[in-house]
Amino acid sequence: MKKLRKLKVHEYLKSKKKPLHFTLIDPEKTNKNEVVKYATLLYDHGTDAILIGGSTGVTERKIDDIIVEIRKRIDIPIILFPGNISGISREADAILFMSLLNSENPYFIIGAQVLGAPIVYEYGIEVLPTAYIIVGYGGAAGYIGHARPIPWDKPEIAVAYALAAYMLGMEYIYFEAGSGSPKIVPPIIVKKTKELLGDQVFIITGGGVNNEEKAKQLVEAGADAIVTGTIVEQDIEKAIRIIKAIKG
Ligand code: 1GP
Repeated sequence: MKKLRKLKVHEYLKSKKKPLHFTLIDPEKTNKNEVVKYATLLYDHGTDAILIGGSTGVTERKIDDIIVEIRKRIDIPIILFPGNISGISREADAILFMSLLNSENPYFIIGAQVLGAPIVYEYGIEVLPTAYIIVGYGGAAGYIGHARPIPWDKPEIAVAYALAAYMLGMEYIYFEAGSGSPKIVPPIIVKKTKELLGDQVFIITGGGVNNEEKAKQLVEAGADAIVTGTIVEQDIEKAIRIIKAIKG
């Protein structure tokens, strides 16, 4: 039997000084040369991992190519952030093996996972069991994933999802506002979840983090990792400033 919980990336993420910064690469929105350029630059400025994935236009071949290129230049984990089974690549170090808990479509809760699991097993990719919880705006992930986004002003519902995820054995909780969201995940959601579960869960949050202030709010609430995607594509200097703000 293959050991899918090889714990290499897991141990790296757990043992690193928090908070961490993850750079999101969406293969649909970026060409390979650009990706290599900004992944290398953000690596030089202290980003802790690369997430790779997106909701549309993702193929395994595209992801393979990007990972092979960036791996020549950086030595931080490259983690899959799949929107569907086309987002699985044998070149990655680990996968956020996610269930979109507040989807109304069982496909995104367990269907895609059933189709993807044998592939992840065959490739021997390290698995990071992740609850994906979409709040507010939702963006493409919310639309494609048939999510019923949790209202901005109902943080207790998001926290209840996180508790349920923990009780189901998921160690990673990803609170998502949606790529390009006008607002970040309400920091109170992160704060409450951290208060209740502490380091038993690793809280990732992203969506709309486009300045230092927003990043700091999430860090102060207790997020373990902040994801930035859109700002990296739009304004790399700003992305660097966000990393600095996160790292203090
Ligand atoms: C989306 O949380 C990520 O899945 C990142 O969002 O593109 O808004 O940074 P942004």
